[in-house]
Amino acid sequence: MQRRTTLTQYLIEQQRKTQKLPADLRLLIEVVARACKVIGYNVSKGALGGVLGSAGSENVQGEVQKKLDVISNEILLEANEWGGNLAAMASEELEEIHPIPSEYPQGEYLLLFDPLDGSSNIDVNVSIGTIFSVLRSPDGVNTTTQSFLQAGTRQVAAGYAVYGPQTMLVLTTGDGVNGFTLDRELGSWVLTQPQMRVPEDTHEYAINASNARHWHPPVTRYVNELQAGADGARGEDFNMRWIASMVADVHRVLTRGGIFMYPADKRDPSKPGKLRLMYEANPMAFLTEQAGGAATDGKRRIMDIVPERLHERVAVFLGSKNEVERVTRYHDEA
Ligand code: P6P
Repeated sequence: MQRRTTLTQYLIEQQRKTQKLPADLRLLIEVVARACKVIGYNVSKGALGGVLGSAGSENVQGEVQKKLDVISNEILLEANEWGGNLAAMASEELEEIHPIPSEYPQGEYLLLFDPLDGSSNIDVNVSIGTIFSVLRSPDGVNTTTQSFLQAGTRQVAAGYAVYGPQTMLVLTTGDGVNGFTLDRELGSWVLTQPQMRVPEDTHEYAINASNARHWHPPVTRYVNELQAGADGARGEDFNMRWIASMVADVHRVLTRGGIFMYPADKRDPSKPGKLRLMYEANPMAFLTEQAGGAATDGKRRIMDIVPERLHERVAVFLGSKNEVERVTRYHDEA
């Protein structure tokens, strides 16, 4: 019988091998992974669980909250309050940081998450996911919002769960990227894609092309070349995918290469794109770089950006290194 490595076994072996995975961080990852199992279970019930449709409220982003957005947020908050390894949490669904209730001990880590990303796809049964990022709190029991405002290079772990045909957890603790598939019979995350790598070149790009008239010239130049294919400067054909669920689109990029783009555009200079830096772009950038890819905002390495606000947005170009470098160069040349 083939020996299958579970997430628990992988994390214990990582701790032993690298001496860089503290027990508290290992516990935190296990708790988040267990919460993602519960979220995946609720997602998979769909209409049978009465969890589809709108919650009748808006989140801090002004977006209509789906019932599953609220349920997923509660699952992550409740799962992570008691462990004693967190100083505080931050969520896309909460305007302010979420302190650890006084009845529980505090720890040194900060957990940030988008509890259910891609929620516009929930009601149409298209893959969605949970994204999380882990930082250390520099301020211990005096943790404030300011404690969270650290560059992505300060992340000690990041990952996502994708609720699709398979439920998968993709994780980095700074020593490469590993993919785990949920064995529903055993309830275990099983290592199925060890050391995931993003090919440096690709023939596949992901962007919401309906925004083309709003793009800045470097993006228009880059996408036009891809669309010209073999008849144009690139001399080869490209294919396009857009699932409108960052977790699903990025999972494809980490699995077979590609470039994922959500650029800033001319509509609102104060809003550099749609995606959030701290709990979408940074964790995905950490995973992408750990898998040999690149991630910029068109000009800067995403993980070098020092946040000014918890929910600030950032333009995202991530994936196959040679394509990210090309579109970034086009921004420099503009
Ligand atoms: P659009 C989902 O709402 C999300 O935040 C990401 O998961 C996804 O990549 C993007 O927005 C899709 O945006 O404008 O194509 O609907």
